[in-house]
Amino acid sequence: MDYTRHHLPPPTRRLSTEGGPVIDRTIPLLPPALEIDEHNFFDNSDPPEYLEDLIKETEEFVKFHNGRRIALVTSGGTTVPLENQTVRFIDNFSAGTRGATSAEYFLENNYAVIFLHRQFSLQPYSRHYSHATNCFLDYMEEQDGKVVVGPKYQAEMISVLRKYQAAKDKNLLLLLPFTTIVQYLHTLRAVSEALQPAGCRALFYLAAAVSDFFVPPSRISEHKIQSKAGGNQLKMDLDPVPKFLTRLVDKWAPSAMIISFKLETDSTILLSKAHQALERYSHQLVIGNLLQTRKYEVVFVEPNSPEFWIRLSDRQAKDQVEVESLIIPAVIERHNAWIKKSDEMAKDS
Ligand code: 9Z3
Repeated sequence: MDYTRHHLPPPTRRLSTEGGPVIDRTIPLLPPALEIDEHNFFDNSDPPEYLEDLIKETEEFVKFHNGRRIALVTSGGTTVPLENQTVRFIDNFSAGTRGATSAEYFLENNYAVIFLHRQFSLQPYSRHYSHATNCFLDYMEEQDGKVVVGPKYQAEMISVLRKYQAAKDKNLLLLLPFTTIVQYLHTLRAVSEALQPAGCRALFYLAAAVSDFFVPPSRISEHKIQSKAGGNQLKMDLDPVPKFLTRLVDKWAPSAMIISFKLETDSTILLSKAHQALERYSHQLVIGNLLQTRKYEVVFVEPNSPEFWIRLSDRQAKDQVEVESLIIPAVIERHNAWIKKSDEMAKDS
């Protein structure tokens, strides 16, 4: 298998994280979280103070879309604060491209979408104009004392605007924010439970880049760490973040179809890690991707099926086809089968 195949020249501005492995990913995976780990984590960390509002919004959204398929898309990186009154934090590279782009293709396929995203990361539709090399003002010009969109941007912008407004008018997109790993996990659990009435019509598409390590509340400094506190070095012990996927599959969303992503930088371990995750959590699909090639290819790892690669052809890459436009139809095909199987099992029982 040629993992290193690039269909396009590498991006001109490469991220500093693109290169050799940063941590030893060859060590065995952490054991899945048990009920006791769930209690320890959630009872000893504060939920975000706005969580009740998000739960209410989610419950109303789920009620409104009774009978429709709902995709919960997680997107962007999670931060790990080093102080309670946070001046410094650890972050990761994810801008939320995979999540925001995938959300658009779900919407185009008549799904309602709950977009659980890192605040200020890319969002469906606006992503075409935010975080771009162009400043948004570059799209505008002045005509007879009015601001208008420049002629060369009209066609694309009207198409994006129409899709955005259609999603808004039909109340198809619910935006829920998080910033820290603790906020993310509290919100994921609460939203999963609020989604239970959607049963097998709910699809979890967990594309957020979730921190593996954090400073637990019991050890976090309340105030800004002083520069002289540890001499000339800052040494901190981070704890592993419990692997809650197993709780999600078994307890928080037992009827939904669940898809997780596996990210690696070392091509030689991607497939084994994806298989391990599938065995460990017994969910329906792991989508494996490498940091370096994630925009061009991914691999589906699922029970009782051969690995299934989705790759942009050279032509597609040149034409800037988004790999998510190929991923989402393949995901939906599997969700169709999941719903069919779940409906048949419900009939039989
Ligand atoms: C992914 O693998 C996503 O595809 C990316 C998307 C984060 C690579 P971008 O935001 O990147 O488009 O720039 N997400 C999952 C990453 C993750 O944290 N997975 C965990 C792991 O690999 C398992 S849940 O251990």
